[in-house]
Amino acid sequence: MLNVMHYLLKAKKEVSGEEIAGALNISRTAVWKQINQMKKMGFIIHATHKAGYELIGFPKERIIPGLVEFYYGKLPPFEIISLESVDSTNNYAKKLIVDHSKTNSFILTSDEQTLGRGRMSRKWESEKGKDLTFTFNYCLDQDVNEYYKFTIIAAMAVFYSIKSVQVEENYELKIKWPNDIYLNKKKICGILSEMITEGLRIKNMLIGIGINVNSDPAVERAISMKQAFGKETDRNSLLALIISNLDKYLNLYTSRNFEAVFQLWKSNLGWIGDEIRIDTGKEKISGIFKDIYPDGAIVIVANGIERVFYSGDLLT
Ligand code: BT5
Repeated sequence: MLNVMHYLLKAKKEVSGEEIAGALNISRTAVWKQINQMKKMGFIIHATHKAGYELIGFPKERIIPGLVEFYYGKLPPFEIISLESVDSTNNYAKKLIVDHSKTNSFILTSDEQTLGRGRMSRKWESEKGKDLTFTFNYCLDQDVNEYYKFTIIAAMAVFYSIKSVQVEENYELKIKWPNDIYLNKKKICGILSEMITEGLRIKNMLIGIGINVNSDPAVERAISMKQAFGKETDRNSLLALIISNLDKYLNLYTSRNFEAVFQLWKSNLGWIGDEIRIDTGKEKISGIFKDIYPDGAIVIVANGIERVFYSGDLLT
């Protein structure tokens, strides 16, 4: 599936239309058409009548499936759909499945969300073209009790992708139970997991992921990768990395090795042993964060009594 975009990206120098046409086995008019499409997407291509085409810049503020595929290095395991603006990628993904009968797994990204959602109708803020906001729709047929595993898989995929952008470990990256990611005690990523079920079977996991990448988030206790690492990160290559890690951890799950992912997740949880508060929606309980059960539940010792919670907000 090599196309003109990939050819120019690989060439890193001026190449003639004739050379590209020959290599891809397409006509020079087809090359020219693809070049024009790329220009419309925001690629900057230097074209000379004699010598040919040279790619000199690409659109930073757009997620381009072809670019993500290029960074991925081979055909990604999931279709990539990219929008410029949408209310919420989770809402739109649901629409594609329910109203448009889409039956394959996909990654749906949007450069802007006008009504980004967190859990319990809270807002998720993001800046157009600067952050990553996407939904991973994973088609499956599993018992509803497996639900928590996919959120853990997604959290680990994002966690290690952020970690590998900045190799020097002069920062603290932690998971806040159950699946927020915190950098230096500030939130850098939020995950909203939803599902479509039939009876007691999960048919679709819709995992909405918001990552502060190149923005300056105007939210209390938030941080972006740019603020933490002092440099911008290419969102297309970051998404390629996340897809690759998602695939890796999903493969562990399908090969019955979820326990390995679970242990990784557990070992990267923050605040274990600390005095914390949990808000369950019904009550707020203070205590010591003692442990995690094998099914992902949190164990808190409050007034000498162990209490176990399956959902809630950790207030740290
Ligand atoms: C979450 O909810 O953290 C899940 C966020 C999921 C967002 C993604 S983006 C793609 C997909 N489409 C959607 O519509 N949503 C998903 P929760 O744990 O409820 O946290 C929400 C709280 O995080 C808010 O009340 C704010 O306090 C805080 N917050 C909002 N925007 C933030 C940001 N950019 N960075 C850090 N914290 C933020």
